[in-house]
Amino acid sequence: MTLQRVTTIAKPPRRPAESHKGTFGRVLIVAGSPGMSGAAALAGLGALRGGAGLVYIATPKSLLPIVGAIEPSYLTLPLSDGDDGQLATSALAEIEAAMEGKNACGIGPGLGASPSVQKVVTTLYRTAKLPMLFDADALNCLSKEREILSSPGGPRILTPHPGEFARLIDSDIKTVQANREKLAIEFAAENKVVLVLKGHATVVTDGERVYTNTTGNSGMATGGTGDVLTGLTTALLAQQMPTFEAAQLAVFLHGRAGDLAAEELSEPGLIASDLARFLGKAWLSL
Ligand code: NPW
Ligand code: AMP
Ligand code: MG
Repeated sequence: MTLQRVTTIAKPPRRPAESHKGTFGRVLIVAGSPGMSGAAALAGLGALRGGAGLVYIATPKSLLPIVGAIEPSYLTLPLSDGDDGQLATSALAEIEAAMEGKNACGIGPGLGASPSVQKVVTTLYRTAKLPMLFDADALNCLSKEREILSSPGGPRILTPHPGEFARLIDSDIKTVQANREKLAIEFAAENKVVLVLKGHATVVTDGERVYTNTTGNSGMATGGTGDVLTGLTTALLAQQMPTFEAAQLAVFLHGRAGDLAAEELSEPGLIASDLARFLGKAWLSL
């Protein structure tokens, strides 16, 4: 099969005048654990600024007051948690119920890696029909059960940074960085997913097409920026964009927001929530 190099950015979702919040998709974010409530909040901000009509954040119930207080536009769903504050196994049924009526789900930022989180994530990977994005700790769960990566399922996007990708393919960061495009394409083709290998010049591929991103800067090398990308990409999925196009546009916009933020704030002065704030200007620049 010949590889197609994509250089044009996917068309953003239409915003018809005759519309309401239901038109632009309901996003479900499953994220957060004690010490990482910010990851859930940042993913939610990315989803809201990605144009989603409604953003639901499902997080362990002890974190709900913290997460909910960060942005009043969130809808919040409490999930059962265990003694460690991470998701309990019973959260699986709650998430499955929450998926009803949603258009896409992003899971993983700050979720932790307890055995119950592992059970929840791997079951959803195998059984969910909704378009899904797996990031951060959800990827670490998948790394422990690599045999399920190629199982049939709904549309999926995986967004590892080089450390997470090395775990996913049982390799090391040096090897990943020396063979970014090749390894990303092979993984996507083998597992029939869209793979977003993050970092400078993020690679987006479905195994047949590949896009290398041109936006972004080292100011984005700061905690939480990947969590914003999770929300943004899930919002585009919820607005009916196909997986490859949603991932490509999200990566481009996320980097553009980083570039616009750095112009005003400097690279060292950039923090993850600035990316969400500058997404408005990034949309305007398309
Ligand atoms: P090193 O050693 O630094 O050089 P982890 P995490 C490597 C949550 N967060 N190029 C890195 O390399 C996340 O959502 C919560 C090369 C190291 O080896 C997760 O759930 C926040 N190497 C959880 O924290 C804000 C790279 O990967 C390894 C690389 C852990 O996520 C922060 C680190 O990866 C965070 O988002 C690159 N471009 N990027 C919050 N406010 O709640 C990474 N590496 O161990 O998976 O740690 O990414 O911090
Ligand atoms: P994460 O490590 O999951 O928080 O994701 C970090 C995000 O910031 C990803 O979208 C990366 O592509 C982006 N990023 C990190 N470092 C750089 C860099 N030096 N240049 C461009 N983008 C970067
Ligand atoms: Mg991350």
